[in-house]
Amino acid sequence: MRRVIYPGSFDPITNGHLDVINRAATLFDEVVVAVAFNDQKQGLFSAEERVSLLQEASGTKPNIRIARFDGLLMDFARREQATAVVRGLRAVSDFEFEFQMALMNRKLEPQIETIFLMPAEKYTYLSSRIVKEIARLGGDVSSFVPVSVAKALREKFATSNG
Ligand code: COD
Repeated sequence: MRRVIYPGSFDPITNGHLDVINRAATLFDEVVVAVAFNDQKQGLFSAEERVSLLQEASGTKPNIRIARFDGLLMDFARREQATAVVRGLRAVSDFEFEFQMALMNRKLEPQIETIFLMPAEKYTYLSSRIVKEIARLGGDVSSFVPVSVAKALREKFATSNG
């Protein structure tokens, strides 16, 4: 069984993340989408909300599983007996952070490779951060995120705007 971990904040999931998940699912027997849960980093959505939005967006494909993890990614990947970690590369600007993380993770666990997948070009400008900003300012994000996420963003900002 070749299992790959796709770790991230997913705060919230976008169509770019989904593109990477679907590409990974054609290459591996199982994709574990792993939501990093870190008390120190305050996200817009709680870990539980991010997991449930991911579950709704990824549907019921048998080889995609949503999980959450705390602590070191490589400890989680080892516990899951993963073959590899997958990350998405959108532009050169992603490279430096991803390169550093991949090499540090290799030091921590030499058996688990990091591989990179490029999304379709139409998603290369998408990020969770920019989607949240557009939604916060009342813009339409429906072509950037799954329907359930667009709804959750509307509700979140309706609440926070009083
Ligand atoms: N198209 C394609 N890929 C995309 C897109 C898009 N539009 N948007 C984002 N991505 C990719 C990102 O490049 C990334 O590869 C992945 O999707 C997830 O992105 P994010 O932004 O949701 O998640 P990150 O980058 O914040 O996740 C960082 C981790 C939580 C994975 C990292 O901090 C971590 O491993 N933390 C655990 C602690 C640990 O082990 N630290 C040591 C690391 S060396």
